[in-house]
Amino acid sequence: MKNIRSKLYKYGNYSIKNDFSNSENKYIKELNKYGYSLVKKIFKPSECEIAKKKIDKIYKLQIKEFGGEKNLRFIDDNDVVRALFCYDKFFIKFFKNTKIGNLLHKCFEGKYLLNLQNAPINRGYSAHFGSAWHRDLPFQTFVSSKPIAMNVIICLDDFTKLNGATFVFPKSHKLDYLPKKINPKKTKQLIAKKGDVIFLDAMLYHRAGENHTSQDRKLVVNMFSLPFVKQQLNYSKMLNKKLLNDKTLSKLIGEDMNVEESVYNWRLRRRKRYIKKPNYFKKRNG
Ligand SMILES: O=C(O)CCC(=O)C(=O)O
Ligand SMILES: [Fe+2]
Repeated sequence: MKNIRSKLYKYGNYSIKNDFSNSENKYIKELNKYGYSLVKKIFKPSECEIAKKKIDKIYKLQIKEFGGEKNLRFIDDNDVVRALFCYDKFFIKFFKNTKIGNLLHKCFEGKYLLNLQNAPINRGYSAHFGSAWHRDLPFQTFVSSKPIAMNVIICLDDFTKLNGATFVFPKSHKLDYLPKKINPKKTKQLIAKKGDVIFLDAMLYHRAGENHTSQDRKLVVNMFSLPFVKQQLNYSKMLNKKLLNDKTLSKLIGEDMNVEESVYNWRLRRRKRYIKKPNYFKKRNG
């Protein structure tokens, strides 16, 4: 019989590279076990102050864009400022940060994308849409053995008991259902300082606290995901094209990952990869 064989034994790297529970990195170990981890002092308080002012400005613009705040309220989207970096490149630093990137690289063991960047505003003496228990991959009732998406929260204000610091339900990223009632003793409020960064496995049940102070509590939420998760918006279309010359940025927003409009275009993209790397799949698999 003729010897007919596939060129490759496999495509895709299916070896188990990482045992997260034995990681030497304390943040990765915590993330795997509890579903969250706090990294202190990544951003300067002065950067946080600038960001807060800019968030107010962008929010005003987005209110105008949508014909008034009442229209945002109608869709439960008031006090959320979306796609910040597409409005002001200052916000790129909050997701293109090396310390954050190094941890994400370990979490995802390979390529990942920015899924969304927004800023919920936890107003003084108020609760918020995010004050209800949720996952950041909302509506999903499965669990996965490795992270699919990671939420990276930049605290622009101190997160305190009084101003509504985020509540988490530790270890719930490994639980596929949300109990009818969570015993408050099993939850934890994440107290943090301005400039600290909270990593949350996007499958972890969590919620914003209630703000019992007169001051707003602000944060930037960056959600990163494996490339197969649909991004919230088409950032390469929204962004100023000049910014896409930054290769790290264009990789992070998945400029070459957009859904193609035809089979022909899809094949052209694949061809480009083969031209760049002959034997593309073989090389990727090592
Ligand atoms: O405001 C917070 O502390 C959390 C916000 C949140 O969970 C979200 O925006 O998805
Ligand atoms: Fe959330």
